[in-house]
Amino acid sequence: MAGGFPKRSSRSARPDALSGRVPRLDSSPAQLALAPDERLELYAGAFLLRGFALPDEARLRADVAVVSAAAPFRHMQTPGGFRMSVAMTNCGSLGWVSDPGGYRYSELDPDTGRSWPALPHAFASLALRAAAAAGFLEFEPDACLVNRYEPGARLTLHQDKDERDFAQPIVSVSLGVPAVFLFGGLKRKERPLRLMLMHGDVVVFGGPSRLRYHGVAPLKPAQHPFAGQHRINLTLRRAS
Ligand code: MD3
Ligand code: FE
Repeated sequence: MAGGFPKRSSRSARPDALSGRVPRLDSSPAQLALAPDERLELYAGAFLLRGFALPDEARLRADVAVVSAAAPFRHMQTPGGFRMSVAMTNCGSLGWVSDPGGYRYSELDPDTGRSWPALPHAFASLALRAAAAAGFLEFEPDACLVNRYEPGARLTLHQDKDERDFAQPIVSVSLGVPAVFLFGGLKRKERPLRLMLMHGDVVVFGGPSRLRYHGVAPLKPAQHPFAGQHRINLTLRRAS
């Protein structure tokens, strides 16, 4: 863990930055002091595993390259006809797609006409271990959406509800340039918590947090050895 984070004496106490009583400024998203092997429950069912993916970063990087060689990153269109600033691809038996016809999971990559590349073992293994660490012992991912953020790219507040079984969690793996993750409530109007997600961080979203609104603030220009100016996020899901 990088130095310079405030130390907390009690690991069980909810840090002030998450209490909801402290104003959170855009310039100071929550930074939690958490050793790599610790987990923090942000809200019921939502667990932050700081640095959980760090031991796997070399394999993850190689597998992102394999996946994006077979199914290149592309900027999908929203149902309203706007170009998404985040470039996306998928692996697994189903992939999430958006176009003017709506959002859905598809067995075929609409850009290549072929199946999506297989879910790499390193992705599935990491996701199962993270889900288990958060108490979800029966996670069976069949889809992985791979998001690539360039400077300025963002994801507006939304819910993930195109999956069939909300009892299955979603596992998110952050790689490369850090980003401010916005974590809201079950209604869009609830003010979201702001949390910096850094290279190697894994978050498991399940239980009562599975349908929380969430998004990503515009990526600040930066460089990281993992992927240059980009942030890459893997979200592993059970779609079917
Ligand atoms: C909370 N991706 O792909 S991952 C998405 O960082 C998405 O690229 C963001 O939101 C990213 O849909 C955030 C974290 C995430 C993913 C799914 C969730 C948070 C979630 C589902 C329910 C609640
Ligand atoms: Fe999402």
